[in-house]
This record gives sequence, structure tokens and C-alpha cells, in this order.
Amino acid sequence: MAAVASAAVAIPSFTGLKAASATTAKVNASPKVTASLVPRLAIKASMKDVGVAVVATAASAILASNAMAIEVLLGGDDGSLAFVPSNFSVAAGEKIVFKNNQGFPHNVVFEEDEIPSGVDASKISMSEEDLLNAPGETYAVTLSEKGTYTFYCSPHQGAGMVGKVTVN
Ligand code: CU1
Repeated sequence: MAAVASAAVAIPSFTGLKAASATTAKVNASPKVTASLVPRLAIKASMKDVGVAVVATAASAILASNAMAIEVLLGGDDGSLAFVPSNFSVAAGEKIVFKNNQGFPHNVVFEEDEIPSGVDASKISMSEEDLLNAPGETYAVTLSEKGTYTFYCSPHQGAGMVGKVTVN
């Protein structure tokens, strides 16, 4: 009778261990959980921490690049057909966000012979026919080659809607 009672106690505790190992198996993808459970779990936990750290770093990098972005308005608040600002500097790799403000449609086209050599104007420009029609619509570009770049708005180039950016 005493032996049966002790077996009855032993079974639930073993079942409990199996239940725990089944849960663990989901985490570390190892169905065989024995004596190595604790060290494995510790390793997995630390890898998970590393993963979290990597994610956190990526998130702060995104925040940093957002902080570095410059916004250029398409059309002045007074309705002038201009880039505001029309002459500015950015760091290489800094994001430039052109945003519809007034007097649209606008677009952003880089002059192929007024950008650093080796840069393909078509890769950084909107097409001549492509227009930003909606209020607040944006076109973003990132320039990585240092130098000066001239750009214009094709519908308003004749009206003087041109700009210049220096990438440092
Ligand atoms: Cu324009």
C-alpha cells in the first residue's frame, strides 16, 4: 500500500516534468529534454536576449535615420512655385523627403549632367511624367555620392522651380 501511494505521487510529478519539457520544446526546438534542459534553456535564453538587443539596435537606427531626414516642401506657403528650401545640404545617406505643399502637381527630376559623375539620374529622379498630385504626397530619395546635385520640377521648371542639394 505504501509502495502504490509513492508511485501515485511519482507519476504526477513525472507528468509535470513532461509537460514542462513539451513547453520548452516549442521554444528551443528540441523535443528531447533530459538532464541538459537547464543549460540548453540558458543558452537559448541568452540567444533570445541577443535577438532582442539586435532588434532594439535596428529600431534605434531607424529612429536615427528618421531624425536625420530633411523635408523639402514642394511649393511655398505663399503659393510660390519653388522648392523650400531650394538650396540645402545633407549628409551622404541622409534621406530627403520632398512633400507636396502648395501649387501641385509637382515632381522631382535630377539634371543628369549636374550631378556627381557615375550617378544615374534616372535612379534618383521621378519620371518627367510622374507627378505628385495629392496634398502631402511625398517623394523620398537618399543620395550616397558626395557632391552637388541640381534638380527641378518638370511642370514648373520654366517658372523657376529648381533646387540644389550638396551632399557632404
Ligand atoms: Cu512644381
